Amino acid sequence: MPAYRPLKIASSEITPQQHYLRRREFLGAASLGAMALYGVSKASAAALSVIDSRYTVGEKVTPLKDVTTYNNFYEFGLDKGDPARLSGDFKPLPWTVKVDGMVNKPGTFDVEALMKEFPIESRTYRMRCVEAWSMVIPWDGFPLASLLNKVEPLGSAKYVAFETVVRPDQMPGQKGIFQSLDWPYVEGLRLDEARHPLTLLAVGLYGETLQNQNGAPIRLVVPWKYGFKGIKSIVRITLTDKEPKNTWQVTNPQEYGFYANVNPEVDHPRWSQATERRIGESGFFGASRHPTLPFNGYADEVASLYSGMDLRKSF
Ligand SMILES: Nc1nc2c(c(=O)[nH]1)N[C@H]1C(S)=C(S)[C@@H](COP(=O)(O)O)O[C@H]1N2
Ligand SMILES: [Mo]
Repeated sequence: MPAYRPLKIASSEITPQQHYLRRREFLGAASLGAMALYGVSKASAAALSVIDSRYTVGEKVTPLKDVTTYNNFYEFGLDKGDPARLSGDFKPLPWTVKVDGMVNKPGTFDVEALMKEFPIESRTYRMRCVEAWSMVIPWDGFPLASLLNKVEPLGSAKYVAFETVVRPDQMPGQKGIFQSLDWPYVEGLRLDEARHPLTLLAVGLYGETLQNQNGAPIRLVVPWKYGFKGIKSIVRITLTDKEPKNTWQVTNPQEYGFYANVNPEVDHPRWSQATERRIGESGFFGASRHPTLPFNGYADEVASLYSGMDLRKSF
């Protein structure tokens, strides 16, 4: 079994886990504080560095079972069920992330130390895959900005590049005939996007450490962009002055680009992006359909980052 244990903030001793998970599922979308959700007193929550970021969406949270069994993580296979089925040998701990490039204080940081250093925030975000399915996920993590501030980017740094681990022995999709992409999986953000308060390094979801299939032990979450920007199992973060390539853009430049902001008005060459299938909700024909929102519903927070850009071409 992969390492899978409650985050320090989960307080499973206080609230039986099933009860806690069900409360999260039903109440996660309501404007209740993390204190109430975690079922701990304000005093002990403060000691455990829990912050209620009050990032919620007015929609039902996707059940944990769907979040952990319907995944894209090509290092473990191409089918949605492969990452959960085939990631049992992956060892997410111990783990370090190297942060280098155009910074004053480069370093290699232990993930568990970072989890203690930065307050863990509970934030429920929409997640919209470019394949036109979506979820609502209660993440636990800290802003990427906190880590970037620690290493002090140089004034000349303009972008941030990310890299996933390469471990063919533990990741069957990186081996032999099962190779699908060029490894490592890579991603990138503009520095201002990386520093935006919504941009999260997730270390857990539903109050539990990330399972392997969700990108253990640390992955990126950029809620206004298509899901492929949310690179998993990160081992390296590099500050640079050149726009970084990302894996999907390199694999298929006709269909994928650097920005990948969610935009219902710009169709994928092979399908409409106007609506999305909400995983875990049933409608007349399988999952229920929701309208896709500009910037995935985060336009008020992020549209100003792109003023002056032609949004139809910003894919
Ligand atoms: N390293 C890596 N990161 C990845 C992927 C991948 O294949 N490899 N898939 C991406 C895609 S397409 C999506 S939609 C999200 C899915 O995240 P989830 O499985 O946790 O919902 O992870 C992204 N991060
Ligand atoms: Mo995706």
